[in-house]
Amino acid sequence: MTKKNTTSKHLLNNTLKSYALEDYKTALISRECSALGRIEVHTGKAKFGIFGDGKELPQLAMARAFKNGDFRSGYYRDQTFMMAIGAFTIENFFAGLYAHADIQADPTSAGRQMGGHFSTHSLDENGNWNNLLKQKNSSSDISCTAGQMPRLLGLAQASKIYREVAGIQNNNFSDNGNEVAWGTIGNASTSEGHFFETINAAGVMQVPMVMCVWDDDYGISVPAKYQTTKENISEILKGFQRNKNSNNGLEIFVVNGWDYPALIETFEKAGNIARTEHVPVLIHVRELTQPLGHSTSGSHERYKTKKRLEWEKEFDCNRKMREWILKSEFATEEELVQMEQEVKKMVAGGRKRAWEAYTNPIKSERSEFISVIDELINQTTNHQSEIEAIRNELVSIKAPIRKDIVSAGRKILRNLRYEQPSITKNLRQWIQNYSIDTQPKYSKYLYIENDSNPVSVKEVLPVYDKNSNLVDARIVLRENFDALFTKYSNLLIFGEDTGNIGDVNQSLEGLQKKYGELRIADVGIREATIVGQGIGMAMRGLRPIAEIQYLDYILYGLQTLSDDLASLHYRTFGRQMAPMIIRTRGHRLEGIWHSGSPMGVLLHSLRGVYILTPRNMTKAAGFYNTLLEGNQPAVVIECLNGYRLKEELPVNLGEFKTPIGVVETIKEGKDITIVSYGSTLRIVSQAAEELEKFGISAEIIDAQSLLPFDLNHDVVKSVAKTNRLLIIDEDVSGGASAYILQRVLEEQNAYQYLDSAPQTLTSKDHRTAYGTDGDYFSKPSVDDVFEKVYGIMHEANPNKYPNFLK
Ligand SMILES: Cc1ncc(C[n+]2csc(CCOP(=O)(O)OP(=O)(O)O)c2C)c(N)n1
Ligand SMILES: [Mg+2]
Repeated sequence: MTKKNTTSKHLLNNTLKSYALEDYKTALISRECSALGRIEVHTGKAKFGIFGDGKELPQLAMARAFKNGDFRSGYYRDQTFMMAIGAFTIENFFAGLYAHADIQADPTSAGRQMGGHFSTHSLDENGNWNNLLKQKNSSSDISCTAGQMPRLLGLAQASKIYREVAGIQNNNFSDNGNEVAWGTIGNASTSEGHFFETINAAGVMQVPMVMCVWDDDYGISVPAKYQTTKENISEILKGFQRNKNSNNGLEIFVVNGWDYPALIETFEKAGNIARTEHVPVLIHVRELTQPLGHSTSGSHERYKTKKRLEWEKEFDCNRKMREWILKSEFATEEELVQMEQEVKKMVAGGRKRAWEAYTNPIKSERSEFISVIDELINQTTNHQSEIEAIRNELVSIKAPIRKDIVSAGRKILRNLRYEQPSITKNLRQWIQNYSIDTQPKYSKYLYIENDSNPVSVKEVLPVYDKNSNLVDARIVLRENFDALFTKYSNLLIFGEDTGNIGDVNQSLEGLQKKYGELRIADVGIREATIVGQGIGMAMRGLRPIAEIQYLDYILYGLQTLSDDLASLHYRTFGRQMAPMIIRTRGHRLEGIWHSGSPMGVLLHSLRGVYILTPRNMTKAAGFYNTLLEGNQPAVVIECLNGYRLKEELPVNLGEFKTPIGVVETIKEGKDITIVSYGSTLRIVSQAAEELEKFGISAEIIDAQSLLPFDLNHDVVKSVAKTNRLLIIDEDVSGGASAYILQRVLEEQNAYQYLDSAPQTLTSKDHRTAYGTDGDYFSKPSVDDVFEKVYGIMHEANPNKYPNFLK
């Protein structure tokens, strides 16, 4: 260890003795689970396994230092920790392996995630917050290496906010910021940018984060020499070490993963430093092993030398702990042998119970289904032998899954397509009911499902009185944010240039002075961890708005948004949420990286997050007001070229609400329906004026909410009237316009009303060139819109609208 040991030896010994046997037993249970888990996969009872063998001891030490209210943000090796904090049983372990789709059996994800992805429940079954101070919390893991890092920063920052922001409500979330966020990561995964970005940000921000690196010298087959400079992560992070001359930085510890007393002492110290001083700590746990190899998909004998394999046997942390217990005379050989035998029985019993709990309900569903089929076989004279064959095949399956049942039913139904409907009725109904029960097990909770989903927030129109002035639109946002920061004590906003100057468009001008540096905050240039700050803080009861300065740069944070935020509620079966808002600005300004509108990218990667595209700042402010009444995470994209346009300042600031999932008709017309959104609407509106002069009346609909889109199906009502449909945006072809078209044609059945082919008008497929000409030749212009609409009308009525282009 680089830090000097200051704990009295005697005290430590007493603590160790009281911990040792209990911890050794947990280590044994965990190891036996890994061993049997591997067998379950290799005998076909589970599909994949990745286990925590060889990493047991540091996790036991972490669990000892972990307190109620603390949070973990870790990865797939941490089963021992989860067991040690009492959040994960042997049965849970096997249920996860089997993909048992029941949140009671597999509390981590109701079978949605591969085993080895851990979490605890922050929400009850109705989606209401649990008291997070009364439990040990684990944010839900994702498979993406280092994907847990950005969120970790936010989980730690929440403690700082709760401790340092005066007047903040912290019931059930924080006890004066005394909670530590504990991160775990594999040595190889520290190569990811997310890791370095998080470490740097934590050093700057001084948040209570303990970052633990489980170092086994490998990342699957790739050894440290290809992963890490100097093959040593703590060595190269030494520049981050805090010292007397700097007021920030990290504390760094190094400890061997097989040395239980050193681990207990190190984790205890690290936890104390983080908790009391709000200083981030790195614990580099070295000399860990992987007795069973990386995962069930392969064996490490292929890539580790004999010498290494022998070393791993000798330095297996459980074995070392056993030796230490005996040497310390905390137990005798006989006592340990007895414990080891008992553990084997316990784990075998747990496995059996988990398997039965998983298979028995499906077996009874099968029996029920078989009786429906048997009844059918008696009644039908068609295809009896085929049906019997399908039936018998299903009966012969030793451990049926739901797919086997439903698929058999659907096969039978298609064979009986000519049968009397009265005879197939029971089967049809059974399959239908079964699907109604079963589909939600795999599909529920993509979005917030209780009444805190903001789609249920009703529109409140902005109110203007005789004193309402036309102002620069940024002022509407600023005044509205001011009202919101007064209204919500747990509201925060942060981003690049967000604090001191009040964002690049000054729509937060002066608010930092009023609400303080923590609530209206400048942060470093690091979009992934900006998003992560939002996720982590939202998971601890705060209401963060994370600013991405320009929409084009959201790609830096997209992995975190897509893999972590968008899947969080879904992957925890509704037991965790992060009600954050991503505020950004995009669409139309200048050049390749300040005028992007990659809405298709967002729509396709962020199912689970709402995507809102207000056409002006009053609409944008209304979206913030709506979102803060609910718990659904969302991205709000303001129009980059709209801040200096004039809008009237409403008087009901903080209260008017733009409805989500509702389109707005901004110009009525009878010849064609044009759907658009954001800055493009100004172009479309100008073109529509021009078209009027040529006798063409366009109806313009502002989509304004792309996800969810037009929940009332208002677009099809317009198409039923105009019989023509054109979608216009600034995305590439086949991007968001294609998405809107799919919704209108397939979901809203608009095709039946169409007299002309539905079309899209988009930007060119290249990025937007700089300058006014660059814009004109890259994105749809008034002329483009005019000609597109005119062309559609020409095709419908060539005499009235002669082709002037030929
Ligand atoms: C972004 C990403 N890239 C690749 C993978 C595939 N993968 C899974 S684990 C792993 C190695 C991780 O090694 P390390 O961080 O040292 O953890 P260990 O498994 O050794 O504990 C890789 C490459 C992944 N899950 N995510
Ligand atoms: Mg490793």
